[in-house]
Amino acid sequence: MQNKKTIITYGTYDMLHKGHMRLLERAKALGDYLIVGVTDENYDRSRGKLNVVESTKKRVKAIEALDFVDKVIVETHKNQKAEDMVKYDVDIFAIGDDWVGAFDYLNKYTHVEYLARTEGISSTQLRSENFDRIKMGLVGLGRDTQAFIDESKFVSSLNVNRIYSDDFLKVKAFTKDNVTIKYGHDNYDEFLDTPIQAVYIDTALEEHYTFISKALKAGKHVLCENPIALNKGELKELLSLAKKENKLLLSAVKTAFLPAFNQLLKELDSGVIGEIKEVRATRTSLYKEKDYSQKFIGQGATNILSAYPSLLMNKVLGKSKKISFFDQIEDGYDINNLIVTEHKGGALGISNVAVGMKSEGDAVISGTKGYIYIPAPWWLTKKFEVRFEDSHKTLNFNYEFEGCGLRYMIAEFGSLIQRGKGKSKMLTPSDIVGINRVLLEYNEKRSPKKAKKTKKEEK
Ligand code: C2G
Repeated sequence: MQNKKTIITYGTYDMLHKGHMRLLERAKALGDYLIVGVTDENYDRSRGKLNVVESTKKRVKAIEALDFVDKVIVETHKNQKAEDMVKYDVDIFAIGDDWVGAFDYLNKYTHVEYLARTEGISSTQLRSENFDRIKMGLVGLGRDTQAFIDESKFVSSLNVNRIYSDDFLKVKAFTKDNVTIKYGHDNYDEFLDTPIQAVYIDTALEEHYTFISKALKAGKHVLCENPIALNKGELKELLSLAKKENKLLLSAVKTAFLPAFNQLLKELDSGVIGEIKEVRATRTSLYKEKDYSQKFIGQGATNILSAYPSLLMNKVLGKSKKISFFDQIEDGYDINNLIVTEHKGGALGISNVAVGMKSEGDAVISGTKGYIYIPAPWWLTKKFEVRFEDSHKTLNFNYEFEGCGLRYMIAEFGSLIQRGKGKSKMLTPSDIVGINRVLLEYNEKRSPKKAKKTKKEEK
């Protein structure tokens, strides 16, 4: 009896089209049993595919529905192809000839066959035909503005071409001969009156609330540096306003959108380190190197940085119940704060944030079977290790990380707007409340009068 020939092929298959279908049909014709590996969204984003519009689930379903496909698997990491060749005893690996040479290394496991790609059709083309680019404006002109502009060029769902800042001369100088940011405004109402659909706000922290509120009321989607508000009443108000106006309001905590960070959460969900008992994370910054306004620096370490460790605590341990602060004050503001949070089942979160001093910015998630170590800077997650008492069992996870990490967040923001989604699974409105709980409670503790007044105003 002749052995059955197993063929394998991989792809994203976003907006499944005839180019994909022809490739799959020809792959199947090479043998008897066709396995299709559909790339997981985190893996796609880590290999630079930022603009995929369909979820992994949707793409898997579309491939499963093809009657000539015998098995569908999900591709989650770079080395998986070689592992799959062995695991499924693959005879032929087939892939489009846009990849010629790239997979020759797999010839030692199987036979690699490059098939001619279908000309004149692609997911990129379909996306641009089906979705309009979102027009976006920037609010605030600071040191990170250029980084945002540069990173947004990798995101095909939006176009940034307008800026607002109250500093007329700075705006003029910035837009002069600027091929990307062609339009400058020093009047916010006029800026909001233009055809932009979305804004990115990066100004002094105490200005966020007003800028966000006006933008939402003017019908714009908002991406704003965290904290989006400095007291509980205002945060609640902004989130309700976004809901009422049917607009997206997202905190620009870039860690939440990184492929490696999301993969880490998936690994934890699988129970690999058992029951999680403690999370420790440190985030420090030598803010003096940055060209922020005095006003911004004035807000202290907890306001500027605590959302990062809080993101990790909240994603891993859930909502914090009891919060204790051990702070170090200089010139009226906290330059260093050790924050201990208590979570469900008594699990502990230990966050350390500081400005003007530098410390090891790593994170450790400890469980009953082992722990996960994320090396510094953990908030720009590139790799992590799952470690056990037996050090031979250590598992390493490495992800590509492009640019300064902003592009993953910008891509999610654009994609959500294009698809008409009111919230991101990576950072939900309740996550936004969770990551701000620590700093809002700290502000309340430091200026009880103001917090009380806000509560009254709320009623
Ligand atoms: N394809 C094709 N003709 C097109 C477009 C795509 O033959 N007009 C083929 C590609 O060559 C690939 C498959 O369809 O073999 C899936 O394409 P994509 O969804 O673009 O996936 P890709 O990024 O090529 O992923 O691990 C993933 C693989 O490396 C390939």
